[in-house]
Amino acid sequence: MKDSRTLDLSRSRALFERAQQTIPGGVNSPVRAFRSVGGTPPFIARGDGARIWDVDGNEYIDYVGSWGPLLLGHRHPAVIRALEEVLAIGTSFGAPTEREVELAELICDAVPSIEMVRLVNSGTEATMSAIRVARGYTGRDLTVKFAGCYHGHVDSLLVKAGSGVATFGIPDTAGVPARFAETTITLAYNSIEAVEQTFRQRGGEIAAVIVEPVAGNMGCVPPADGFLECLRDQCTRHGAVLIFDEVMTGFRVAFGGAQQLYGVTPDMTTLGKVIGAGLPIGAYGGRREIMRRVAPSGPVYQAGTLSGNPLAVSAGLAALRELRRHPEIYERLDRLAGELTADPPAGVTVNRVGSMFTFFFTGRPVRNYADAQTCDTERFARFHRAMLERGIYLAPSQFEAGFVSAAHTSEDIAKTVAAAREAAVA
Ligand code: KE4
Repeated sequence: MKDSRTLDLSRSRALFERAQQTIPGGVNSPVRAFRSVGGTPPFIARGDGARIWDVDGNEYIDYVGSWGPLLLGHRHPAVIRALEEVLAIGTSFGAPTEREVELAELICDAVPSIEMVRLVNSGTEATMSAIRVARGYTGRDLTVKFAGCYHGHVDSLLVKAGSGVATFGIPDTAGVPARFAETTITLAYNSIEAVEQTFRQRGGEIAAVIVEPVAGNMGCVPPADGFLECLRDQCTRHGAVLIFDEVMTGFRVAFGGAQQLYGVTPDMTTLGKVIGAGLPIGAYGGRREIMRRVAPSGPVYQAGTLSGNPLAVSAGLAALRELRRHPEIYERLDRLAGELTADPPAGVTVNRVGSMFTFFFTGRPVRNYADAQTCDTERFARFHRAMLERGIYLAPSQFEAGFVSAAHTSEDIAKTVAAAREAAVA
């Protein structure tokens, strides 16, 4: 356990200065810049199991796990072995390979609602493609999403709610034309009433509803009772495609994802993260009659140079086969995450689903994005820094989920709980 002295981050600081000369913000994904918690982001030198080390030699117990992919922890032997074997035969062919068929079959077997699946290279590609296919299948243009849910940087999904329920979205970032945002309606997560009203008013225009069945991108927020069932019912009634964005929850909250956990069946599912075990990957799939619309079997175009590449597919196959062989991993993940969140610091609300969790620095329940925004982000930033100084690496934002991996031990959890008790009053 680190004592609470300030960390030596001198090499990270120098690298961060250097990085900002050639990379926007010095990072290849914004959240990594630590802007909402302040300070220098540690530059990571290596990871193993539940731990990472930065370039100054500081050791951390890691609860980010590359934002979800590393359910088995860093450098799991089965994943490393699979990658070494693939290196012996090549890295990419841009041609069909047997491994891709094996991964597709494993995904379809694990997630019964997925009758056909297309591999891509990121979660963003998966959600962007799923929405295009849903539009092509229904012949409609509108998408419904939920405030606080993030589905990757898809133009039409980087929008925030319009003035009232069922009104057009407005761009939530520079660079997205208003016309694109107007194809998306943004509603409050868990608001059954808003969903029913929107379908009453515009049901015939809606191509798809896309939802994180357990939200992770406003922090961890579980679905309220009846919410997912309402989405299923409304989409069925109005002929809209229900897309579960399981990029984060897929193979994480259960081997069959949140749809297995909650017993609600979407028409399409997007996947990523865990199915690549840390290599770049995404996937979208669903009912055969929908997926048959995808080129070259159908009129909806989607393509990718490195889609299904041997490295990502082999790493993913190794990880998913390990999880299929050892289903007891999920009970262990649930137990460990339960120990971690059993006794939160005063004034902190904890939400958890399986091994996904968030400590919300608010004394109120957090059931949607508006609730999450009541958090004291300054206090969270102090907590984050104090945990880092104690060797605990948490997501550098109040509005993110943390992840326990199969590599974490009860001792790691006990150290983290002790550190959190001190850090919460730092
Ligand atoms: P990517 O394009 O980043 O692979 O996936 C986008 C995505 C889609 N759907 C869900 C539910 C997601 O959580 C994500 C990406 N998650 C973030 C974590 N909040 C990735 C971290 C980052 O942006 O650097």
